[in-house]
Parts: sequence; C-alpha cells; structure tokens
Amino acid sequence: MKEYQTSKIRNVALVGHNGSGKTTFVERALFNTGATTRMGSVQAGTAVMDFDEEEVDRNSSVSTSLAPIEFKGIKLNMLDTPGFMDFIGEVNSSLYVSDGALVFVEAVSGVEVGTEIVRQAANERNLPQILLVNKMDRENVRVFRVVDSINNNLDGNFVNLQLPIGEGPSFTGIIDLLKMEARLGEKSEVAPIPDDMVDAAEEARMALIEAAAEGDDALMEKFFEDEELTHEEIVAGLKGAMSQGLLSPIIYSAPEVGIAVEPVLEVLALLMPSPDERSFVATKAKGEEVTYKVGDTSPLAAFIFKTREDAYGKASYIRVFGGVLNSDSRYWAAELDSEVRVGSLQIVTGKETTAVSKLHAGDIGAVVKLGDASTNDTLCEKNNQIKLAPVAQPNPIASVAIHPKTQSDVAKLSQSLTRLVAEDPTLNWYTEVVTHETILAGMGTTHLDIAVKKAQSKFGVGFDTTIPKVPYRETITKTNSADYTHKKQTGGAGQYGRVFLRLEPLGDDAEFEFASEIFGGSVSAPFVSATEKGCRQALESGPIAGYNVVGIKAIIFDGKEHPVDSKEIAFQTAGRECFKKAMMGAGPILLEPIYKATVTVPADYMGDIMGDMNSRRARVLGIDQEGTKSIVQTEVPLAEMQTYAQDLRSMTQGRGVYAMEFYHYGRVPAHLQEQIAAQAAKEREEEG
Ligand SMILES: Nc1nc2c(ncn2[C@@H]2O[C@H](COP(=O)(O)OP(=O)(O)OP(=O)(O)O)[C@@H](O)[C@H]2O)c(=O)[nH]1
Ligand SMILES: [Mg+2]
Repeated sequence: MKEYQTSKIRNVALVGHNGSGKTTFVERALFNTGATTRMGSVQAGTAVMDFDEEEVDRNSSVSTSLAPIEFKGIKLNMLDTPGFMDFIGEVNSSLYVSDGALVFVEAVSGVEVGTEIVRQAANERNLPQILLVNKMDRENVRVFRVVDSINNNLDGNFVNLQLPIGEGPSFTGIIDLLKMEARLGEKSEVAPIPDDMVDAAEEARMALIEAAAEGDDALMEKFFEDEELTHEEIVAGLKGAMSQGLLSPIIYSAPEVGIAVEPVLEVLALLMPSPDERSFVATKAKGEEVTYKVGDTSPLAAFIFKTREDAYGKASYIRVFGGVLNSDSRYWAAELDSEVRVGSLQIVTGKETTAVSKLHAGDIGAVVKLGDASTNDTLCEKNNQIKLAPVAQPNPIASVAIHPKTQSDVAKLSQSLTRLVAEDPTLNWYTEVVTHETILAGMGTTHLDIAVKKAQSKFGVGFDTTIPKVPYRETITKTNSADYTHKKQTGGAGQYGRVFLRLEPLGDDAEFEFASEIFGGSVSAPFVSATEKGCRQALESGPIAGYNVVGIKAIIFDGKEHPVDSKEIAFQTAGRECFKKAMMGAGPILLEPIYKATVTVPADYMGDIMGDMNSRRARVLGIDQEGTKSIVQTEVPLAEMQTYAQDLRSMTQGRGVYAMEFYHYGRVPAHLQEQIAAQAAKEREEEG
C-alpha cells in the first residue's frame, strides 16, 4: 500500500444501531475500489470485516474492524464498529481515534436507541458527523418519514447534502446538491438532474447553502446580500459548522444493491477533517497538559486503542497522533513506564495485514507482539515522554460467577480472565471477597456469553456460569455482652480459656475494632491478643447466614486463665465463640449492596419501568425528560438487578439502556433476612 501523508488521511468511525448496514457498506466500498475481488456478505459469513468466528455465527459485528479504503488519492480509514450496545466499549475506543463519525440510520426503522447512543458518544468527543440513511432499497422506505424521525428524535440541526432519487426498490441514485448533478446506478454515473426533481433540488440547495453559511459571519453576510457562494466557500462553511457541532449533513445509500456508494466516499473525503485539522491533548511526565497539532513534526504520541489476541499472538491497534512511527524501532510506553520494541508495523484490513515501514501522524495501523504495553498506553520517545488520557468507558452493568469446568481450567482461570480483560476495557474480573466467587462483569448478557466463549475458543479454557451470589454483610444494631469458657481435658495437656466480651455497633461503613478493658491482669497480654485473633476469625462468617461481619467494636473486659492449661489456642477459640454468642444477642442484621441505577427509555415505557422498579424494591431518586426519552434514577438493591440486562431488553424490545454504580450498603428487610438465613442453613446442611 502507498504511503499516505497526514493531509491525505481521513479517520471515520462507522457507528449506528445494530444491523443498520455498516459492515455491508465497507464490504461494498472495498469491492468497488478494487481492494477485494468478491463482495463479502455478512449473511453468508464471508464479510472481510466480520471475520471473527463469533461474528460469522451471529451474522453481526462484535468488535471493531479496520479497513483503509484508497479512494481518489485519499486513504479513508474506516472503523466498522458493532451496533449491538453490549459492545459500546468498541464504539467509544473507535470514536477516540477518529476525526469524524458516519452515523448510520436504517431507512425503514429511522432513529433507534442505538442511533441515539452513538450520536451522544460522538457528541461527547466533539466529532463532526454525517448521517447516512442506509438500506434505501428496502420495501416500505419513506424518505420523509426517516427525515422526520431524525429531526424529531435527535438533537441538532440536519440538512440534506443529497436528495435520493426514488425510494424503496425504485431507489436508483442521488442528487449531489453541491455539484447539482445526479449520480445513477451501480457505477454512480454522472447524469443531469431528472426534470421532475429540478425544483426540489434548487430548493434543497438553498437550504444547504444557508446552513453552510450559518457557522460563519462573513458567509452569512454574503448569503443575505444574495451573492453566489463559491463551491469552496460552501464546503468550508459546512466543515466549519460540522466541527462546531452546529450541523450534520444527511446522505443516502443502499450498499447491498450497490447504489450510491461512491458518492458517500466522496463526501467523506471532502467534508471529514483530515487529522492535521485537529489537535490532541497530552500529559507530560510532570503532569503538565499540552495541546499539539496532529502532525509529523509534533512529539511522537501513538495511542494503543485496541488489543487483539489470536493464535498468532497479540496485535496492538495504534493511532498516531503526533510524530512518525517507524517499524524496527524502540519507543517508550508511557503508562508501562518501560521501553518496548516495535518490530513490524502493519496496515490492517479485516484480519489481513500489510507491512509498512512507517505510519505518519494521523494514520492507523497495528503492531504485533508489542511487549507488555496494553490498551490505553501511549508510545512516545524516551526523552520526550507524553501520554494521552485513557478512553472513557461506562461501568459494567451485568455480571456472572465463573466456575472452571475441569481441574486444568482451574489452573488457567486467572491467566485467561486477565487476557480477556486486556482485550476489552469494558470487561472486568475479580474475586468477590465475601462470597469467594470469581466474577466476570461486563455490559450485558451477550457480552459476557461471548467473553466466555472466547476463553474457550482462544485460550482453550472451559467455564460454566451462574448468577453471582449477592455479597451480603452482617452487623449488629445494639450493644451486648457475653462470656464463654473453652475447656478441653482429654488425655495429656488440657485447654482452658474464659473471656467476657462486649460488642458495640460502629456503623455500616466501619470494619472492625478491638479494645481491652482488662485491669489487674485477669487475662495476660498474649491471651488478649489471642482473643482478638479469635474475634477476627468470627468476622469471616457471621451467625445469620455466614457472610462477612462488619461495623463492630469488640471489647474484652474480663476473663480467667488456668496456670497450666491456658494456651493461646484456647483463648482464640474462646474469643471466636464468645463473639458469635454476643453477636446473636446484639440485634444482628443483614446488609445488602445498594446501587444507583439510571434507566433511559423511550417515554412510552416510563409507566412499565416505574412499576417494574417498584417490584424490585427500588427508591426513585429522580425522573428527567430528554427529548423523547425518559431517564429514571433509582436506588435499588443489587439482589434485584441480577438479570436486569435481559429483563429490560424484553420490557422495551431492546430500546432501553441503563447504567449502574455502587451506592452503599443498606439493611435487608426482616422477612427477606429470614429467607436468606433459611437458605444459607439449608446450603450448610447440604454441604454437611
Ligand atoms: N436491503 C438492504 N439490506 C442491507 C443493506 N445493507 C445491509 N443490509 C442487510 O442488513 C443486515 C445487517 O447488515 P450489516 O452490514 O451486518 O449491518 P451492521 O450495521 O454492520 O450490523 P452490526 O455490526 O450488527 O451493528 C444484513 O442482513 C445485510 O444483508 C442494503 O443496502 N439494503
Ligand atoms: Mg457490522
């Protein structure tokens, strides 16, 4: 592949609701530009971009794929993101390294929840956006309906950059309102505007020019004085308005049937900013933030936005923001704080790679076997260390407990989970200290299913999954004292220890404190320590249901030793048993984790969501209306949210989304506490 300078590159993320035709668009673009000799199909499992086993199985993308489309001297680096919202992490990292977003809107469905989510993500990164109304050839397409849907459901201003010629099966091409010409058929041949569309085209062009002028005072003046704006002025006006987030042009395509594909590529090359029209913020070693222009002469900053592992090893996907990245060179990985070697540097198309000697500022490629450097790290020069901020990602909202299938899977557990998480910043794993379960957390049930399958197919590790146990805690509500004597006289030396303990509630947030009020030496210092040790053992398994005990101060205030039989082990046992006994009389309660959950749904679903949340013991904190969406903020026990990802999907036909964050521990209602205690007793019995 030819070497491309910064000004000849365009980095565009293809984003949109699941199934809006992003991958098919890239397949067609690859085919039309001669990069492939056969058009790949998502349905048939032959798509260059959906090459992953899982993608072939599901006929849908699960991960971002790259494709450089060489088009009229420009390299369009396309980032084909998955539309299924469990993979929002891929969308976020792709937007981070893009200079613009092509937002897909399915022509029949119009704006969907996924459209809104990706648009918001692109807005947050201040990315210029073009809306592509896609699959224009489908039965039942009504252009006015989809344009209404855009105007009614999305924030912002929209203007036609093209007019479609025909709709549904009679869609044959588009009118380019900048050049005032038609583009017809599979070859997008230039033709005069059809007679019956001349007036509509004139009118639409006026609206376009007015919109282009709006972002620029000088252009606006010219426009109102009825002077013709030149082509260059209109383009500059549009680009300016887009970069300020004032305007998103609308275009049309039907990639599966090959209509109006080239005009899309032309629009991207023309209106999306080249990397050198943008800047980036980096942090120097001493913490100082600096803004640089994207360009070869800026300090080297190459950001790792994605890591992929396969049978051949690890590939790090990199976007160069500043400087030139060379193959066979040593660089500094800022986050890792260590030198790494870049061996071969590659341009990536789906799973195919082409070696290149360098990547100019703005370009995107991959490095294989990049040592220990991981996603979100920045490669820089050792003597000019700078790094970019990590890609912001949402908190996990769904989790499963992981159970290795075989003994050999047990041995590979932590290594394989660590590798999975390294590939995917929206996945997280940990051992829950209270329940001792290994938890894998992510963005939804599908996300977690796929991760578990990946562990099997890529790392050969088998996992079963279950709904995680809730990490309850136990504590007390009032002060109580007890005494306990541990006595054992069998055979040789006996054991003897007697202690008096007082337990006081410290509040849910506190862990544990221990104090001694022994005066006059009824229990000597080593045995006081042994008693404390015994109390700490008791904390590991509370008397209600065996959960961790928190929020208690234990005070030893009296006791008795035996001149021969008292040993540390005896006081440890006495301490542990006395603690349990005292706790039972101190109003013991169960605490449960409470989360803050924010649910966003189309307003029509509001009633259902509120009713459902009520049945989940939630407390509503607030309700907001944003456009056509309702946002409900609640405080809700984790125990009630274990299957919410599926439940919300079925309640809203996939149109609802939610986010969760830990809030605090709260008291379990008494009747539930009884159930949980009974269940725990049953489990203990079963375990023998
Ligand atoms: N009629 C019609 N169908 C299309 C067109 N483009 C794509 N499709 C079909 O729409 C379905 C989804 O297409 P994809 O290209 O996988 O869509 P995507 O946006 O990549 O989907 P995700 O990766 O799952 O978000 C497939 O069955 C395609 O065959 C089109 O131009 N016209
Ligand atoms: Mg796709």
